[in-house]
Amino acid sequence: MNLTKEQIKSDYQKKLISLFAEDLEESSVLHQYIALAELVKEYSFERWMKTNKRYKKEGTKQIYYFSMEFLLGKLLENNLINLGIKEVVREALDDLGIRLEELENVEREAGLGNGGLGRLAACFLDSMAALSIAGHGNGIRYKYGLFKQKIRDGYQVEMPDDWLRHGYPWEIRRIDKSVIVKFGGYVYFTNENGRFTAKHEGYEEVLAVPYDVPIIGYGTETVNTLRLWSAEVKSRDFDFESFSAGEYTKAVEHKYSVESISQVLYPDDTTEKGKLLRLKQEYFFVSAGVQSIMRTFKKSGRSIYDFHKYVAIHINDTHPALAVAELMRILVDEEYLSWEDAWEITTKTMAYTNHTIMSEALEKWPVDMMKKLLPRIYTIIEEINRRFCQELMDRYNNDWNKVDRMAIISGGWVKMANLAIVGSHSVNGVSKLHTDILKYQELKDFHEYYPGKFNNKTNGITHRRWLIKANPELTNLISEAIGCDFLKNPRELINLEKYKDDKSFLDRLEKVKYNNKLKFADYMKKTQGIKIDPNSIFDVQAKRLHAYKRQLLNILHVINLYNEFLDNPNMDLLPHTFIFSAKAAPGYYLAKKIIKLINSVGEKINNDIRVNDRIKVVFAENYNVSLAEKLIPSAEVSEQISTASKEASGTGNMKFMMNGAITLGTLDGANVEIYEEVGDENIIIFGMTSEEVINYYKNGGYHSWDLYYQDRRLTRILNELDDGYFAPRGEFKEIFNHLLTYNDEFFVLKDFASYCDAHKKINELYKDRFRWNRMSLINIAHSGRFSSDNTILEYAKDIWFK
Ligand code: 26V
Repeated sequence: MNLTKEQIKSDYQKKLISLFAEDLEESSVLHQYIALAELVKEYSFERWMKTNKRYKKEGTKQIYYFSMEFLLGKLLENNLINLGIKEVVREALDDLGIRLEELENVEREAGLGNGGLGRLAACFLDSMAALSIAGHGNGIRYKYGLFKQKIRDGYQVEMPDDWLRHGYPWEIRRIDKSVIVKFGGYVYFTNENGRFTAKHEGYEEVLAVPYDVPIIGYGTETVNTLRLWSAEVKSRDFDFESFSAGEYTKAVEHKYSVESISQVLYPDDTTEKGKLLRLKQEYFFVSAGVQSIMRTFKKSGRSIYDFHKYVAIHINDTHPALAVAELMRILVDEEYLSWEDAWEITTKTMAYTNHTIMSEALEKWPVDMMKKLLPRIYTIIEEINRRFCQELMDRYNNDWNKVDRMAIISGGWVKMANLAIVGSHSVNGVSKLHTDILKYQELKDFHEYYPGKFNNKTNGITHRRWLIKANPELTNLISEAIGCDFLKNPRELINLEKYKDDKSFLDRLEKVKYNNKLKFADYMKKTQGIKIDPNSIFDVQAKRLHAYKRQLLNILHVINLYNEFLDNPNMDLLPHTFIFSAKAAPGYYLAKKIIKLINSVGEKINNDIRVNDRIKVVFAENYNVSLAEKLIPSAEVSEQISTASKEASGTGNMKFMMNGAITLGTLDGANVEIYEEVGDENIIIFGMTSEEVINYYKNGGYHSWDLYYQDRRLTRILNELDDGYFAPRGEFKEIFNHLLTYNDEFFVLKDFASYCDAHKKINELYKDRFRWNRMSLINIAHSGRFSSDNTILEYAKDIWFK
């Protein structure tokens, strides 16, 4: 954008007045931030409008990414970077005596996601806009995002994330684009003019109001749209009917019940709980999204039979899988298409990404619940299922077991993954390994039935947020060395490789890392009052807390180091800071105990003067996008230690790599591809392979008690857990039981020895600063392969524009 400093200064001051009737002197930092955000949004408006006009005029195929979660993070700085006006805005503000950083600090991040899946959706939006692909998001405008985490006495405490309290300057409420979503009621079938017709009556109407957020492309004129739906009562329902009857409280209750649909993001990404409100949320944003797409499409005047040529709908995990049935409903009930025609259009429109093989997280809904809440949708799913099962019976000679496994409705449940697979033309996993596990294990039946439907799209991350924004010093160093092409095309990072033996360059790389460590140490001091030694190794595990991600393995190793160090204070051990950051689902008991264990171990070690800061354990509270942007650039060791086969891909692993951390990991998810990319000497791999893990599962696991008796280190650690060494006796009973009584489902004890060896290797390698920095540089140089721009180009080529 061509904006001068003077122009910005004048626009900005006018904005303050028009919004708040204040000048600079009187305004608070909050108002100064809001005014700047509003101004930046306004700067994007012309491009936004032009983008939409261009799409319309050129008849561009529109991609809609349906996702229950979009973990956007803060937008101010990214939008400034993407518009190319960050520096000139900074200068303008400087002139006015305002520091840009100070305004950035008051922004509340949009935390509308749990973890990897939601952040991936946000990276994809950023990439689609940067690549000028007409790709838009469709989701829910939760009033409360993922809870805020506090640590009290070592325990996690959850607090509501009231992110909209001061308003959200990046959105536009578009009441004129609202649609009605219908819940409940009953369905009957009639013969209308010779056509078998479904009638849906007695339903409740909910108003879906869209809030649009501009998604500004970097280095292009493209501005796409993220549309987030909010549930409201129709004004008629609230104001007149109940009011005039004098039923004020009833009206208010009704209003709350309707609004509850978009009130809160479900914070449990571990177990599927079959909650009615969750099902309401799913249908709510799916129905609103599909209706609004159809409305736009109809305005184009094109034939409905060409719908799939102009529209692609991407289903992010099974959460939006009802889109299959909703599009069928509209095509059959409202557009009067035959079932066969509607089905062809629907399957050609839909594509589905699977993000987990953890069976507890696979969504299924009780038939009775769905029938009651979504009677018409249920009859459609029934018919899809009936036809599908018929095909299966023909093909498999009435092999009932197989048909039952693959059926969409079975045993009183509606299985959402099966619906998504049957209703889509493409099913993809999110890393090579994950896709293979889907094809040859988890979804084997489907892969055999639909060869060619399955494909891999390894995840990626946007370097605009995770390098340019999060790590400006590193970005500058790289630009000095290889020029600025990598800003536009992150694959160019590979050119850094030519510095891999350049001692003076590697020293500068080390210095950048050191400065980022200082910054993070400073942040921890300010926010949690914790002192960290910037000369210690920053060993970081930051991600959601899940048993399969094995934060437990990490902390058991820390305990072991502590034990060994107390036995032998002369042992060869560089100063280490073990940094953990993780939220546990509020109802996930074991995960919360592991947080408590990390904090209890930290408490003991950090206060033991014998250890003399050789080992320090730190828990960084409230892991979210903003914290990740500070923490990741400071990391030297990236802990990616999930039980092999369990982590579908991981994306944190890629972020750490791009910022020069060395991966300490298992051959799981995208770690496998990182390993292939950087080579054996530039990554530390340990533990069982996915094949070994899967074989153990097939044979009923292993005997963890044996290891407890055999490995003296484990005997001691587990006894310490049990006997009150770190916290009053009984506190860690469940962890002890999980590992021994319940046979260590995730092979923590089994991988322990190999993990300890890997750490020894790290300790050795780190002493050779040249060697370590060389590894770091090679990781950065190869990280372009994991840019979400690549990933999106593959989705476009193989799925959306095939
Ligand atoms: C599941 C559920 C289950 C029902 C209730 C609410 C809820 C919310 C979220 C989820 C999603 C779990 C799946 C997930 O986040 N998978 C992660 O996706 C990342 C992006 O593909 C991938 O890198 C991680 O390996 C994978 O665990």
